[in-house]
Amino acid sequence: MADVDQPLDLSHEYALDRDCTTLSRHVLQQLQSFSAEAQDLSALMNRIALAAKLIARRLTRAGLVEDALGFTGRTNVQGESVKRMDEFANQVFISVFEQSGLVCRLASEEMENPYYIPENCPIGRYTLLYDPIDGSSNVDINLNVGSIFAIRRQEGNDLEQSGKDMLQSGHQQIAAGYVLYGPSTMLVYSVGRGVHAFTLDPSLGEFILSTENIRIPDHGPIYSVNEGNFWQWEEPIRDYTRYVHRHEGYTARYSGALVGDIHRILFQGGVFLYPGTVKKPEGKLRLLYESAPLAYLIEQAGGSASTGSQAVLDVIPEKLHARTPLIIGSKENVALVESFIQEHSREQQDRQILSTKG
Ligand code: P6P
Repeated sequence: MADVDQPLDLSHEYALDRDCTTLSRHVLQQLQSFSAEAQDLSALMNRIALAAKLIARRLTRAGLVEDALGFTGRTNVQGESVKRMDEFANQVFISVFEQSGLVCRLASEEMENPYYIPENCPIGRYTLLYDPIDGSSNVDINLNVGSIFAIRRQEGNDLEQSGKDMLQSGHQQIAAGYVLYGPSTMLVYSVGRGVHAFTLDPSLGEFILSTENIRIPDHGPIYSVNEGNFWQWEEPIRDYTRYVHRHEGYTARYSGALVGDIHRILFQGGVFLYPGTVKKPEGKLRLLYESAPLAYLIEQAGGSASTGSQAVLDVIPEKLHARTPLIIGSKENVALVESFIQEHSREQQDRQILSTKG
């Protein structure tokens, strides 16, 4: 019999309620609606969770499974050597969504053209854009990798399968997020109502809500960039790097996998940069299934994401695999990088004015 003078210990009920806050239920709570679109989004996120579980299972056993690791010997549309895990994860998303009745198309870093599922394509359905394994250079050495995803509405029926309606700004995304395959598998997502993290409980086989309404610090100590490219960068980025070298309070962290670097910055604050170079001013990262989904998420968490000249979410790509430079993270850290770019631009304009005056 409980002692009436003692406060009831409800922690077990809280724990039970939290363990029942699955991803699909959380989406409906977020949208505060049971409309057809809310149900669709809930089902879409549930499918993403299933894909993540299948990929996580493969990754945790990869070292023991024949032909799970290593290269396929093929090169993808990006000109990158394809890892067996890239191909496996890409197929997982296709298999999980093919019979879902939810999406018309899947556009992936690993496929030159979108994969169409015609029987699912009444107008107004959805498109999934994804990077199945981000950071696959880490796969064979058992370091963290990720998956990145964005969901957009299908506009029109795209009978000619041109995919032109996908070439719109990141503001067209209705949901985005990533899966981090690390010591634990985490799924971090937003449907436009804040950013929320779920942790996979292998004993349940469910993603359970672990952190709700994540807010990125306005400023953080971390700068995350591959300084091996220093001499290929434009001068403003080199000046920014010299600045953080010379000033107290900054520390470098770079894993070679975008999702892990972004996840660290989301929780601890700071900035990730993948700038363009003199030879490749557009940079390396792909807009539609890397930069735009992460920009959506980081802005939802109170941060910002820039190409250096405009907000990532405003960029309208000319092609499916368009690339953009990426400066993303805490508002103040991103603004500091942009200030070096703007200062350099002003100096260039002043020099041009002086040279025209002779
Ligand atoms: P680099 C992985 O290939 C990736 O697309 C991102 O995950 C990562 O941030 C970046 O490339 C690493 O590129 O040139 O520094 O090896």
